[in-house]
Amino acid sequence: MKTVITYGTFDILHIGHINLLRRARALGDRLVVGLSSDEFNHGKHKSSLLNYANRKVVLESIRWVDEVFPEHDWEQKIGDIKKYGASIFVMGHDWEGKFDFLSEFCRVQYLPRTEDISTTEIKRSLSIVGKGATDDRS
Ligand code: C2G
Repeated sequence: MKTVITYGTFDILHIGHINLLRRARALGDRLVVGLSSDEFNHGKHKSSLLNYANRKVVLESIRWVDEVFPEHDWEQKIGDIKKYGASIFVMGHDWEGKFDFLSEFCRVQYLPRTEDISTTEIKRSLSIVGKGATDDRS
């Protein structure tokens, strides 16, 4: 059983997240995901639209994801890798080099990000739409 591990906020899920999760899962037999807690996001200077509980249910509903656990801090990855017996750590290449220290414990694999999509862009588009939107709940 080859376990792959990855981490993220996964707020407002989009194709970039799905591509990452699908490709990470394809590297092994199961994928476990460290989902950033709301408090940890605050520390990353990221405010997620959906809270941890919502983001967890969404992530657990994805066929590529086998288990979701909370990411509380930057220091927990080594313990998580040992706890889950992960043999591959995966992140998008925007993190290239940042987690090379984990190669002492497992393979570190950075995958190309999906271009032209991000949660930040989606939020920005929604805020623009929000300003001009009419209430069409009639
Ligand atoms: N991602 C991607 N393509 C995008 C957007 C995101 O491949 N267009 C990847 C990121 O590279 C990351 C994962 O999807 O590997 C999750 O992205 P975020 O939710 O933005 O997570 P992040 O804030 O990068 O948190 O300890 C690590 C951190 O928790 C990572």
